Amino acid sequence: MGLNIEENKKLVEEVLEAYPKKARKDREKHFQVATDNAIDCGTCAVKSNIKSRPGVMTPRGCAYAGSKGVVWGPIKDMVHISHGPVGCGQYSWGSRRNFANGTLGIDNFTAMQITSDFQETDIVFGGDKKLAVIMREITEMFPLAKGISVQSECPVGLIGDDIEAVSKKMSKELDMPIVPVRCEGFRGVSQSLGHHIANDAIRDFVMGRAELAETGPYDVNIIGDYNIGGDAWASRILLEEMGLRVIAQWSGDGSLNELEVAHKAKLNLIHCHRSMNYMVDHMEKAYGIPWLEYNFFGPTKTYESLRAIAALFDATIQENCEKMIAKYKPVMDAIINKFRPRLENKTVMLMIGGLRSRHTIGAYEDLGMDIVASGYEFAHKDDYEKMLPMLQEGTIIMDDPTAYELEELTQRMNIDLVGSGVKEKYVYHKMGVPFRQMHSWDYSGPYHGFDGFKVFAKDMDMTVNSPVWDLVTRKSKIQPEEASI
Ligand code: CFM
Repeated sequence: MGLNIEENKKLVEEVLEAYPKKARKDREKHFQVATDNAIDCGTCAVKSNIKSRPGVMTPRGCAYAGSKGVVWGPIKDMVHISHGPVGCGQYSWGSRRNFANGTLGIDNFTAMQITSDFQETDIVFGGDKKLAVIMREITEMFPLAKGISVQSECPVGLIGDDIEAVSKKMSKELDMPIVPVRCEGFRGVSQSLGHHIANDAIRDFVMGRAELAETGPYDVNIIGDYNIGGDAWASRILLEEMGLRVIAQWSGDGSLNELEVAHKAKLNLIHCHRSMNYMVDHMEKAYGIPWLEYNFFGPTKTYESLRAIAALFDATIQENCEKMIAKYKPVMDAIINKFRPRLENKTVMLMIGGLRSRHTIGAYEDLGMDIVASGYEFAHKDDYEKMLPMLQEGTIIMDDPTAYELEELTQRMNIDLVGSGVKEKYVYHKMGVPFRQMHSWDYSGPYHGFDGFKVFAKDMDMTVNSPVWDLVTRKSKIQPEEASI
């Protein structure tokens, strides 16, 4: 276990020593070692949601990624135009694994890459005319598409194209919702502003535009579950088994109609608060819908969350909830009994987007694993403050850590398992360190709910205890003379 406060403070200092003075001072503000005091008062001093330092390798994405890739992309029956040069959509194509039911190219367009493919002439003369042509083509090629969104890439904002006017005009001509989204990549400091812009576009162009034929006391929305590897499906069945009716799934395996009717729900259940807090706040103010943040990673957090949800409903739902927990607990206990002895006391370092570095802690702890360092790419202050009470004293907290910082900490702390993204994965493999890709679930999943925990436990065991690690020499610290160029 690497959980000594003073040792870990020193460790962070040593890692940052490699930087020039100014860079060191800047990066120091993004680290904190959890102390009891800080945990008790719940204030996290870590600086977050500010610009990454130029010259270091940051793991962050851009506003376009936050809007097209995260929030809008999973809405399956709309065609999302990546408006601008081909690369933004092409190089992110199919990487997020937000599963959706339906037939690809007929009533489900999530796995398609539709782009206006800007050329130099579009930059010089503008892309508005081209955009209108593409919209007409979309309706001809995909007659069952229910709507279109325009996901702006950087040049669109730079050259001042009026995507709002084109969308308005074409929406009338084609008689369907067309949503312009000003998510140019240069906006903000990470994908986080893209979430916000995407949420605002849902509010302004879609929200409240349709009614439900029938409403009931148990109508809820799942907000902020993107169905990565089937997560939203594994979550939805638990809510339904408890007797609730899910009227909208935002946005994993979601549809335009679900966005339009969500304001009819009695309660918003939000999994990824970071990316959709703007929506639940808006629905609370505009429609009086209360919301609750829940966590379906690992049985302990899932039981807690199910009970918290049930507590907001009547005795029937509460009884159903207890029955469900009684039914699934033996299954979950059997999984824990099987895998915990193989994973007990293994140390874990996490560095993921804006939610999972906190939400998955309980699942690792259910398996007896110890989180010794955890950080986010683009979280805000409230995310850090929610994470702090979940950590043990001595845990290193980090914001927007650089590739160098992550590698150094892993080597110096001799971490048993690193959970982060694809940009990190292969470096760790080469370092001989067990690694899980915690964005795409490493082509596995789901990890949410009871079905998800079965997969999660197996995956962590398979990763940490794979015999492949016996075939590579793990170096505690690569010496410059040993590094091959
Ligand atoms: Fe929310 Fe996400 Fe995440 Fe996120 Fe993301 Fe993602 Fe993520 Mo990758 S919406 S903040 S912007 S839980 S794509 S499904 S895994 S960084 S921790």
